[in-house]
Amino acid sequence: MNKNQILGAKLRDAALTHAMAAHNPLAAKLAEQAGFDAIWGSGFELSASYAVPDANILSMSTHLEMMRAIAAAVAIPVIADIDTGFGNAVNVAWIIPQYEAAGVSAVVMEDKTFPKDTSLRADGRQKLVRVEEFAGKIAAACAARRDANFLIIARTEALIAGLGQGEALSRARAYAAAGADAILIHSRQPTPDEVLGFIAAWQDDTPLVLVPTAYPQLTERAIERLGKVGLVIYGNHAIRAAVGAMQSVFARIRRDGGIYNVDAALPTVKAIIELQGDAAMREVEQRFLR
Ligand code: SPV
Ligand code: MG
Repeated sequence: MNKNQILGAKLRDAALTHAMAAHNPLAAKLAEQAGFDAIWGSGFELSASYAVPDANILSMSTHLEMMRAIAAAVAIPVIADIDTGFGNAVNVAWIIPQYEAAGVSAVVMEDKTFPKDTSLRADGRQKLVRVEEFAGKIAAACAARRDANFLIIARTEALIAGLGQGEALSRARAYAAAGADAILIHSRQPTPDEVLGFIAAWQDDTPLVLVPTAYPQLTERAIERLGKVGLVIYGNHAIRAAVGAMQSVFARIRRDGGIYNVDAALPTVKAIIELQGDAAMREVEQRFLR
């Protein structure tokens, strides 16, 4: 099975699939080593790593090239966050083969207007396109893929936009009918109640995807018991871990007036060299450097 087939099979089987966010190949490698099933090619994380808002400030090609680099660095599938699809159905039809060629196995596209605003910010600009327009974008994505196993995941932001369960459900049904392989239902409520209400009302066979950043108390075991959720995405924990670690080490070095205290607590230089793929390079060196 290729990576696309593996991800599709995992999405549909009984066990919950776990994706960890990454903003570069090193973060993706660490997530793979930790045992995650897939990488979430997060727009939020990539934007943060460039110190710009997650609001379509970065270009599609910046995101695409990072997805290519990540997919080349790991053996597990990559799920690319293509925001709103960088335009209308015509843009979507154009970019899907490019993401496929970059080696990713799935895209998640959300039903907000372009340019988007990030979902988890209080008082963000959360405006949705018409349901027909977004169903057309999903259908365009499905028609544009070369490999039928490449997954198109539709994400509705109806709850994020405060439009209620009825709107979220009718949008999700329309996107599933348009061919979406899964539905990501997003919420930024501090409890899982809103999402649980949606899941209880969801009678379609299309699997659901959750990003429980705002309601972290919902455990994997509890999600598994719900039965209808195929994939959980941890949306921003790589960049938050990196920011926290850097802040604390940088502050300590300034406080101490040197690196003598932090050195022993940090991963060794040797460990970083290993993560860089040094072993593979030495093998090539041995065989071919004459
Ligand atoms: C991302 O990680 O870019 C996402 C998830 O889209 S969230 O930030 O929660 O909207
Ligand atoms: Mg995003």
